[in-house]
Amino acid sequence: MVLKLAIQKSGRLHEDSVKLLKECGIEINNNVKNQLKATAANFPLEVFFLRDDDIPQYVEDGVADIGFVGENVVYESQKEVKVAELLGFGKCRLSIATAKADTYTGPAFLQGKKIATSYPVLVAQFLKKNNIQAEIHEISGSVEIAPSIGLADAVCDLVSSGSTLFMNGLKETEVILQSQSALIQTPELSPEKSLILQKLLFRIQTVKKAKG
Ligand code: PRT
Ligand code: ZN
Repeated sequence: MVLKLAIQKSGRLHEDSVKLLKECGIEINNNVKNQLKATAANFPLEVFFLRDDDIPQYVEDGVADIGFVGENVVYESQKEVKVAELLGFGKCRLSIATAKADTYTGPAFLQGKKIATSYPVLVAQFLKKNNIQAEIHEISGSVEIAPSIGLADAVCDLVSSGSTLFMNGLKETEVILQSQSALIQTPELSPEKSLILQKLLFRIQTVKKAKG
């Protein structure tokens, strides 16, 4: 019996995901480029390498039992998965940003405006909560350029250092979600697999405590 874990194949979370497993004493043989699957040598774990956006679906379906993925991706996906543990890496925030020259006094600024984002679900939730009617323009990348080319009045995107916003003449005006990578689990896990997960969670918690 092995627990099936989905992690990002390449990108910002890949290295930290592999590093966390290593710190948990789990060695995976992933030195073959373009490999989609690896088995741990010393722990009952099989690792799938996927695009981060696909991880919640795979975990909901039980194709993978657990996954390491950003909370932003989990909540935007609206999949039926449980966040079992926060992992402490991939920290960022999902924020509204407007042109530097705009005076942002609060969510009311967005009334009747057009917001470009790759996170339409989370933006819609934020607008609804604040009773604001605004148009959401979904784009998959280069969101920050939208205001300067006249595509939108504001954007909602992930921010870490803030330099991307700055370079595009924007300023962060409202944080709508604080995010970091999380361990998610499928709704139905067999007792045998639950036991393996408990062991893994124990090791992750030990690593986290050691880091303080
Ligand atoms: O190929 P795949 O679909 O798997 O990867 P991806 O390109 O969709 O995602 P990737 O690797 O860029 O990001 C994976 C996860 O990292 C995200 O879902 C977040 O949970 C987390 N993360 C943490 C970030 C950032 N920080 C981040 N800064 N993801 C993206 N960014 C981008 C942001 O979109 C913006 O373009 O970095 C830019 C802003 O950075 P600053 O430092 O200039 O503010
Ligand atoms: Zn992605």
